[in-house]
Amino acid sequence: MKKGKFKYIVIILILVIYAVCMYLAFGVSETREREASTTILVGDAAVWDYSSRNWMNVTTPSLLSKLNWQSFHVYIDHEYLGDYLVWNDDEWYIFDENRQSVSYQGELFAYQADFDMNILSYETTDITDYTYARQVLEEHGLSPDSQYTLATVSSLDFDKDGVDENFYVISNVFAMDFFPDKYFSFVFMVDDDTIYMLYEDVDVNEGVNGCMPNLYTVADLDNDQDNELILTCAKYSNQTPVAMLYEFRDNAFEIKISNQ
Ligand SMILES: [Ca+2]
Ligand SMILES: [Ca+2]
Repeated sequence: MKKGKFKYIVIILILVIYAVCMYLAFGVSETREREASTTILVGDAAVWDYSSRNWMNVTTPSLLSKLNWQSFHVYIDHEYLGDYLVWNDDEWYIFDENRQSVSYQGELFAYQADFDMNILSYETTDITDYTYARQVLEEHGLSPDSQYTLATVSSLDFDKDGVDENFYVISNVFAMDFFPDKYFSFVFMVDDDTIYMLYEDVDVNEGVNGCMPNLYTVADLDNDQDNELILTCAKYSNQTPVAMLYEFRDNAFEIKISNQ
């Protein structure tokens, strides 16, 4: 083989190896990112679309009606109900493959995606140990002996380390048989004796102002292997509840998207 020809073959080989390495380093991860797209229904509060690493509210009637008769994986109260066709008329109705209406009771969460979403199952019970609730109230200048209209805790392994974190939801909004000067609503996670706040709202109580928070769904919604969390907050009037999607980054919760 001539020396010149050999040199060309070596150069071509190096280019091919370089191209393969670049594809493995960037092409594959880009493909993976592009694949993570999903549309989720948060009850009747929000429709969120995720693609190209961006969350978007779907609100226009023309975009919403495009979802009609599409198949979604449907969960009620964090439990898988089945795959159903959905149809929207201010609220979501679900149908089987024969377009027969299927009734449901509870909180609807539904998604379609190009990946399998892991929705965490968990139970919510009334708080029996008020240590952290009292601590949060005191830190916000409220009486630690305040009465509540809601005081629940949900245990689930949010950070996937094999140990459950506790998510507390406490509130005194919409009190009927007592009238606090200030209303409060807090949602916080306790992990290893540390409190991480998600939602805090304190203001002068006018009877039915404020909103009642609710831990709605915990799942890896964007397929990046970390869990996200959806909170809703219901107003007293029949306005659309606030819906917020949180991720946990650098030891703090931050809102990625909200419907308001
Ligand atoms: Ca954990
Ligand atoms: Ca995630």
